[in-house]
This record gives sequence, structure tokens and C-alpha cells, in this order.
Amino acid sequence: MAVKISQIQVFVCSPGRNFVTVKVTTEDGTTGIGDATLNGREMAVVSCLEQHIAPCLIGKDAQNIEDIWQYLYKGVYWRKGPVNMAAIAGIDMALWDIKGKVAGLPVHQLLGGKSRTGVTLYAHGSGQCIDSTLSKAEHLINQGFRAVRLQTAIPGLTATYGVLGDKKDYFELQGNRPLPPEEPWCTQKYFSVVVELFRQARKRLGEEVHLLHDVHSRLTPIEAARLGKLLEPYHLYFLEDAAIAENQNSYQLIRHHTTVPLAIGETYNTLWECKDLIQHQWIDFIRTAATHAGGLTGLRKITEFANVFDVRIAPHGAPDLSPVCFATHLHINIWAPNFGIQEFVGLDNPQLNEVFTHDIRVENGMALPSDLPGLGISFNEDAAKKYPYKRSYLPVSRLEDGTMWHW
Ligand code: GCO
Ligand code: MG
Repeated sequence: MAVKISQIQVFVCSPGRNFVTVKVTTEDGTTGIGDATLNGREMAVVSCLEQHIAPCLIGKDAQNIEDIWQYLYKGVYWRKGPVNMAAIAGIDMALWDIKGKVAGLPVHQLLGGKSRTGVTLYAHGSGQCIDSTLSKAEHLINQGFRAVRLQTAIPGLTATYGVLGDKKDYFELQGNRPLPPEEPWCTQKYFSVVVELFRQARKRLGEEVHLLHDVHSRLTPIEAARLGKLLEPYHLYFLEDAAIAENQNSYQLIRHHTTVPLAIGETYNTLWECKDLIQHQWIDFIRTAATHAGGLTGLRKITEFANVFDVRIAPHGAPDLSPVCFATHLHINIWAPNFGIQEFVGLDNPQLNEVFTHDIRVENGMALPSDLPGLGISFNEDAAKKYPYKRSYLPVSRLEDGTMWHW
């Protein structure tokens, strides 16, 4: 018997930073929620959902998730794209949430059950200098984390990706920027500190802890190859976004020069952007998020393809992905045979926890998905009203001579 979709609502709120949340309701009153947040372009996704997608889905059978996914993906003619795929993601997650509630099962059980006892997380260790970065890392290791991403400020540059301001927390830093701030970049200055960071890290933190680093696509392919070689003695778990891969075979060049494990994919919206990277085994980890790649259905397609080529998933977990996305990732991660690691920025923001309530447990650097039916996370509409949307942008990056660069 069909379970018809009767209503689709879109909520934009800013409990510390902006989130777009989709709520799908069926005729029998079952509801599901999904994350459709696209940092800095939130309202484009809202408009896509409200003006273009919602009217087509009313009356459709909520049970047929794959058909609805294909209808929105193939049916639009203008396939792919971050706005469209984030909109599809919001609907898709909500439909999986509904399916789980109807079945009385958590989503990971619908996927095939658990492949491991918990989901290994990597936390962010960032600081204004090498010493404070490593103190932060020690603090995280003492809390039980077995994997830490290290980012440190670059002497001579006024701002560095991933390094938090002194007093503000990560959530504040990414919200509330009414116009895009400009940040300088200098590859030579970066090289002068990044290799030293990892040399000191291994000395101080030992050999066992997993260390990671995000270059945030600031290097050219040959510079990335050089960095990979220089970091080899410190055996990183992975080096993330070492260079842009708009030309996917740029990574062939990097790969030929270094054995550092390579991770990429947080800006990807479909399998097509990483198909060559994966099938030629030029990368080791694919970092695409459910929210940006058509939801659980989209991420599952990427995961299964990657598994064939020994590429593991390491889903993006920045603060601009809502806890609904994190919950979705935990269900995929606990199931996927080729899960590697999950990025984690904490779940201890009080405003966030007022709006999104869940029973996700984080212990000893591992997370456990909810065992409640569906995704196991709720959206508090009244609390969300207290935190209205604020236009906000990511920074842009320029070389010191003013040339626009990759942020
Ligand atoms: C990460 C990412 C983020 C992005 C952010 C952009 O690895 O966590 O690089 O920090 O910059 O998600 O919206
Ligand atoms: Mg990143």
C-alpha cells in the first residue's frame, strides 16, 4: 500500500551557524528529516526545494526512495550541481528516516547491519603555533581520540584555514560573516611550518596516534607531490585535499611521487567527479558527505563503487554539516565494509543540541549511531525559530600579489 507524501517543509535556522533542514510528512502522519545545508548558498537550496522540488513530490509514494532519487536526478535534465544535489539529499535522508520509522528499524539495519563495533572519529587539533597545536592534540588524545587532524597558523600570514581564533569556537567562526572575508596565501611560508609541525608531532605524540592534515587545495599538483614526500617519515593517516582535482589525473602525478595516503572529495556532488580517482586508485579515501551528494542514496553509490577499488570512505564532518548529516554518516559508517574514519568537530554546542536532539554516543574517540527507528534524530521547530538565518560566507583566498587563489 502506498504511503503518500502529503507535505514538504524547509526550515532555515542558525543555532551557531546556518542549517537548512527538510521535513517530509506522509498522509499517515509519519515524518522524516534531512540536511540540505550548502554553506554560503543556503537560500539557493531552499528555493530549489520549495519552488521546484516539493510540488513534484506531493502524492508520490515515500517508500520508493530509489525511484524518487532517480526522478530528481535524471528527471531534472540539468543533472548534478551542488544546489540540486543538496536539495535531493535533504529529501533522500528524510525518506530513509521515514522508511526506518515505518519498519521500526534504525537505518543501518536497513542497509545490512553493523560491520564494526563503533565508528572511529578524528578530532581537530588546531593552534596559533606548533606548541599550542600539539598541546591541543595531547588534550584530545587524553580524552580518548586515536586520530587527530593537525592544523597550525602560518607565521607571516594573518589567517590560516582550520586555525581557530583565540576566543571563538569553531561554530562561531564559520557563521556570521555578512560578506566574504579575504585571506592571504603563500605556499613558501606554508612549507616552512607544515613539515616541522609533523616532525615535532611524532616526537611529542609518539608513533601510534593517527595524524591527519588538510591542505585545503592550496597547492599545485607538483607542490602537493613534494609535500607528500616530505611528510612520508611521519606516516600520516591521510593528507587531505592536497590539490584541486578538477583534472582528476592531477592525482596520478601526485601518486607517482609519494606514498602518503591521499584523501579528497568533500566538495563532490556525485560519483562522476571521483570516478577516475577511484578506479585508477589514485586516492585512498573518498570524503564526500551525504548532504552534498544526494543523501544516503548518493553516498551509498559512491561507497559501493569505492569498495571495488580498495578506496575507503572518510565522510566530511565540518560544522556546516548539520547533526542530521552526522547521524546519517554514522549509519553508513557502521555498515560500510570500506569505512575508514569519520571527521568529528564535537556535538557539545548547546544551541545546536536544543534544535537537534539525538542519542548519539561518543566514547573513547568512537561514535555509535542511534538504535531508534529511522535516523534517530529530531528537529525542534520551536527552538529553531529562536535562531533565524543570518547571511554568511566562507572566506576567499588571494596570493600576496592579489591573485585569486583556492580557499
Ligand atoms: C573539512 C573542510 C571544512 C570546509 C567547510 C566549507 O575538512 O572539515 O575542509 O572545514 O572548509 O566545510 O564549508
Ligand atoms: Mg577539508
